[in-house]
Amino acid sequence: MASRVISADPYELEFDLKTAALLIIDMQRDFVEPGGFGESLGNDVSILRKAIAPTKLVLEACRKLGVMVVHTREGHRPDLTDCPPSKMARGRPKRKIGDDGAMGRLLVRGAKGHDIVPELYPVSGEVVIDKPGKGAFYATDLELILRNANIKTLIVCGVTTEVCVNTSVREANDRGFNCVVLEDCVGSYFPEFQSAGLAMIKAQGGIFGWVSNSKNALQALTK
Ligand code: TIU
Repeated sequence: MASRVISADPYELEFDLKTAALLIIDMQRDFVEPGGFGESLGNDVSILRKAIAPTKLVLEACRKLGVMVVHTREGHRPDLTDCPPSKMARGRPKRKIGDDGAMGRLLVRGAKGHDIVPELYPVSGEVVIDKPGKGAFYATDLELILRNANIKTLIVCGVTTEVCVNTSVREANDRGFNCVVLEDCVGSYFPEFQSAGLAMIKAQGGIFGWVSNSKNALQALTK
């Protein structure tokens, strides 16, 4: 029997602390701080920062309860051999992946901008997945790690709602994981995509997963 129930749309989701993981997608300086990759694509990054505080509360609760925590980072090897040329050219940016920015080379592993924001910085024992694509399962060992830990449910936070969060949730859903996305813990550069990105997950009876919020997650976790 599941030990926890989270109030969510389109209906409540039962889960167990032992088979749940918190998945925090790409909370990197490159997406949420000025001078990074997100800004190089023409975005105002400040809007994404709203997701940091509620995510921190959920992260702290999961740490206390021993719930598995997985962080992902989008980015590439310094030689860029894992970056498709199509991705590098996309958007015709003034500064592209691998170019120097205010926080080091854009979206390159090892650069300051590629790393996770200090508020949500991983602690020892937490999994960090470096991913070359938008989806967290593409060309990574995330699925292997989740299966080895007998994980069934993913509590999902991170950025951006309609890009890496949505892609990762779709990938997870196809692999049989139940995903609940916390709406105040995910962010988009575009308010209309925030709302559509969440609506399409929970539509049709939860076609890709569930949508809830940090308050409900904290209630379910710490009941
Ligand atoms: N541009 C944008 O909205 N997102 C990304 O490029 N990556 C992630 O969502 N992490």
